[in-house]
Amino acid sequence: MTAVLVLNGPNLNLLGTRQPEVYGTKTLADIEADCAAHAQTLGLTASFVQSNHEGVLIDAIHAARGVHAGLVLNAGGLTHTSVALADAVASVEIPMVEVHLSNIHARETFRHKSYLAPVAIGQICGFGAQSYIFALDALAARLNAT
Ligand code: CA2
Repeated sequence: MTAVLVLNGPNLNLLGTRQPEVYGTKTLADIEADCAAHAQTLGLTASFVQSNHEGVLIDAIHAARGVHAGLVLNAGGLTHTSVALADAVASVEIPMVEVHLSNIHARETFRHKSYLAPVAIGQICGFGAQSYIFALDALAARLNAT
């Protein structure tokens, strides 16, 4: 089976505990379980990493080389700040779908800028936990086409 890596960045370990009006009521464990089940229906096997540390995320992206055929990345707040994370994605040449629970374009101006968008095959945001499911669909379509 084709392996994909679902990466979550800072504070996403708190999902389901606070700000449900913005980020929904599912926990990260719920989202990961939904992703694992959906990935299987697409003929993919999903692995998961969450970290509050930029360097850990970068190391996970580097380690994906030769192991994972695609990445789903919700970098949390690092989306709007991290050139280093964008460089890591670009360096491994693995197709990446950028994901957000909330519609970052409908929120504060500082969230409109994504350093990851230029190195992503596309961006999915605003659909809550379902954003991850749509991202897996998009990744599967891209991987099946190549
Ligand atoms: O909408 C998204 O998925 C975000 O990536 C979430 C980030 C935010 O900085 C981005 O602009 C958009 C924040 C994640 C914080 O997650 C929390 C979860 C529960 C309680 C508090 C924060």
